[in-house]
Amino acid sequence: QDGLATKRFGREAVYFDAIASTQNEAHRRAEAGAPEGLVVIADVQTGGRGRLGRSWHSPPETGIWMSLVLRPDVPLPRVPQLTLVAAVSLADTLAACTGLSVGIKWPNDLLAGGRKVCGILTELAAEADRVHYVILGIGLNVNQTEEDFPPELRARAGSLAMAAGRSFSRVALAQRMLEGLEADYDDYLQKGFAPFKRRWEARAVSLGQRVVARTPGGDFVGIARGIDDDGALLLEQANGALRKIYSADLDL
Ligand code: BT5
Repeated sequence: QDGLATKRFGREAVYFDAIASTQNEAHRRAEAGAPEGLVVIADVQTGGRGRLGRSWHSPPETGIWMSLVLRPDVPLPRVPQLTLVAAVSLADTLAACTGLSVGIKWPNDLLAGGRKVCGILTELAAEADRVHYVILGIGLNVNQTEEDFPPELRARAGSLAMAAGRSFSRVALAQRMLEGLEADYDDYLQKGFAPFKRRWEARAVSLGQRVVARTPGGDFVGIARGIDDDGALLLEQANGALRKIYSADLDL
């Protein structure tokens, strides 16, 4: 916490040498009444999670594995915007701290050096249509070398150090990320999503390109044209119609 210039985010922080998943621990703490801004952070995760039950490789002393408790006063349908707000915020912070060009792949991946360096996992607890809390999980590969990744990830995954050719302080990066997130989150609550839409489009890697969106309802091929006010991806299909994609993995 020394050198952390936030009012709320990370002011209360729980650190673990090893944990199954910071995400699960943050859920437990939020259920028990933890305040907005509580951060759960671990040196290694043995059961790190991605979306849809996928696993997140979280080896020791190389990355930032953290989960932040949020209690946003927004309607339930707007919660997916938080993933995009976080992606924009983190991309800007990481670009500023590393000098790298950091791109966003909709909805939740950050790319540097052409590889995925960061994944964001937004999970929500709600009763009826009231948001109880949101857990924002962030997995950032900082100092891994190619050999630190399992073979099946090597073609697509990378670290900031691999992209930049030098290593970075994980503590300093985590602090700058929390500072940026707090400022952007407050902005989002006050001004809404519109300012982030422009920032998002400036960092998006897939705009104007042909992509395949693999959704729970099937695969859709088209040109990625942007996002709408809800954060859905706008996919231009062969017949010229725009289809809104709310949940998917993109193949570029
Ligand atoms: C994500 O899921 O990208 C969200 C990852 C969130 C991880 C954080 S770490 C702190 C907190 N605690 C947790 O338990 N989770 C959160 P998704 O879009 O589903 O991507 C998962 C896929 O990315 C996997 O199926 C792999 O293909 C790939 N992958 C796994 N580990 C990776 C890594 N370290 N770097 C890059 N890609 C990885």
